[in-house]
Amino acid sequence: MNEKVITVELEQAFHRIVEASEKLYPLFLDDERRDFSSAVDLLTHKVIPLLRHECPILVAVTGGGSVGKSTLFNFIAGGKYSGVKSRAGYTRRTLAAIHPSVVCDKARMGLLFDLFKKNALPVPIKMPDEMLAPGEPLYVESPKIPEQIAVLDTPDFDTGDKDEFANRDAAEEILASSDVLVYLFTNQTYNNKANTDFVRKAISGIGRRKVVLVYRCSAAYPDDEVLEHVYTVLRNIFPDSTDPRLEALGLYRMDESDAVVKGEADPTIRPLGEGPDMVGLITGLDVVEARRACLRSQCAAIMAKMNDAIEKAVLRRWELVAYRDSVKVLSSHAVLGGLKNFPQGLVMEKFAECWRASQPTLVRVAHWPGRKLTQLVDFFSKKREPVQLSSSEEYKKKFLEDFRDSIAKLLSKLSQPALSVEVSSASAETQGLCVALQNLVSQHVKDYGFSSSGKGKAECSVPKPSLLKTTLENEIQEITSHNKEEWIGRAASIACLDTDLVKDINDLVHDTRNKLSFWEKSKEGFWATVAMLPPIAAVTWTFCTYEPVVGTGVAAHLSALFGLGDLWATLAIPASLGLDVANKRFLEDGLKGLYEKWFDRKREPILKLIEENVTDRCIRDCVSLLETTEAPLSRLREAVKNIRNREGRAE
Ligand SMILES: Nc1nc2c(ncn2[C@@H]2O[C@H](COP(=O)(O)OP(=O)(O)OP(=O)(O)O)[C@@H](O)[C@H]2O)c(=O)[nH]1
Ligand SMILES: [Mg+2]
Repeated sequence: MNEKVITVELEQAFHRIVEASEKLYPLFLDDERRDFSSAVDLLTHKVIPLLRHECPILVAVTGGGSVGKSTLFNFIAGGKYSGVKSRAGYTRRTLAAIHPSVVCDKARMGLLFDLFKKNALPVPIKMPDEMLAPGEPLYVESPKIPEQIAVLDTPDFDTGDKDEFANRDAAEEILASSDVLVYLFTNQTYNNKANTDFVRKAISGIGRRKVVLVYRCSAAYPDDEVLEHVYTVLRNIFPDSTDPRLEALGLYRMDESDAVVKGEADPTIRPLGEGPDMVGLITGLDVVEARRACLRSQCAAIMAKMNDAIEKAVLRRWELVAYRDSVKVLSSHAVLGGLKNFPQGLVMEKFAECWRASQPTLVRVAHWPGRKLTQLVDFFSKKREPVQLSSSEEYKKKFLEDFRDSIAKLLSKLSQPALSVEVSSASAETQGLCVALQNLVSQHVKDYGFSSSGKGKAECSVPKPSLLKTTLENEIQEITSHNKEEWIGRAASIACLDTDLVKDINDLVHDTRNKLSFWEKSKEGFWATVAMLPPIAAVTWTFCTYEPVVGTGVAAHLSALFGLGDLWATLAIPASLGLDVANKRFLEDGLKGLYEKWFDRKREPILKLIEENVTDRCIRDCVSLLETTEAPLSRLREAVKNIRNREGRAE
């Protein structure tokens, strides 16, 4: 394949990385995002443009405040271009010394200024004092600088008070784009840990840069003492190197001089040991090799950062999945908390009434001589309209009590630092939650817990996702203080009996009657007993498998509540009814469908109310983050894999 095609494909893969990465930013905490975006910036502003175009390499003079950076820069560039003052922190922007032929070339200048990542137009410096104002980089034409090199005067990285560094951000940004650093330090700063830490990160942050060390010190210091100090710096900025002396391109000393301060002389810079003079070293750099080495190591570092970002994004998405699904399970539990009593007496009474209304006239009259005339009239006139049920105040009161209690428990759970949830591992919907939690626990992410509690159930502990912690805390606070009575009242109306259920009761009566054998038909009077069932029957909820509770009961199967697997409601039929085994079975079979229909009909709208008024607000951000980052994450994975495969083939 020819080189052009390879370059285009590589460029496309890099563009895909940039595009996908930017969409993943919301998954990272501030520090992580800064770190990740600096890699993306480098890719955008340096690696991609330099795949096709040539541009001078950047040699940046760096160091603490007032160490003499601008003095050294002016010396290399051959003029008094940059402002020099005794006041530390004077230089607040970048000044680039560029060969005049580059300055004339619009395309190269555009590319060069794009490397500064400011999207700035190239503007020449007019007065040295312009360096005092923060702002976009400026340039100065310097015939002394070779065409393939741009030398940069940069802001210091250590002036300011406490943790507030005045110019550090500006320094960091420009050093990240540079290829070679000239680090200037003094006797006061050579062993300053904060300074050497900064330089170490600048040199090896994203990709490795070459470095030249210049020690400004008294001319009276002997070379061996000066070298010892320089080695200390080398050891601090290359702590992992077996021989730090080999890491620098060159080591120099710059003598303190009042003549330099007065502007009467150039600084004297001497190599420590054998080697070219400093300006000779810089202007004679093998620029192709320097750029290639820098780009190669920057690409490798960017890819490593992308892998880290993918891992972190996956982890963050697990946190979001775990929280979203746990909240959904809690909503389901809240529904059950509201529906923990079944208006059995009311339904049974209506069932018996419908049953009687559907009896052949003779049987009906024989069994129920006291029936209301209106119903007989209805029957004979074939007007078999479903009987309307009036809501039972007693049941409504009970429901409100249960439901308020259930919502209070839900809110209290949501406001805890970590959600504590029991899920059915058999439930297909919670597979994602279980996998996410197992992964988070195995990666020792703080406060996550997942343990099997037997019988197909698992106990989960799910803290608020780190990304949304503060937003969620405020949101939950708001929900808690929000007026709940209005929608809780609506839930009560839903829970009470309705005309649809009456229709179901009528249908069930007709279905049952059609299936009855002659013997069963003869037991018409049996149904009168069901009206004796207690008005409110407590429901026992069982997940996963139906396990009959002690005594006689009707087990209704309830499906489609998130994360609860097979859900069964067991309602006891009191022994006091005195039913024999056959009749008990008959009652159970007949009523099962009715119970199921009742639960299924109430479950959905009550869940919807809980979601709309409580839980949707807690998971809204989780859901949207999961949606917007899913495709970018797989695109990033794909693009990184593509580049890795290329590297593999190239090796
Ligand atoms: N004695 C002595 N003073 C120097 C030498 N080089 C620079 N200076 C003085 O140190 C002070 C700071 O020099 P600059 O070149 O402005 O230092 P800088 O590192 O650019 O400072 P900032 O831009 O403020 O970070 C000035 O007063 C210089 O004249 C030197 O070799 N010897
Ligand atoms: Mg300066």
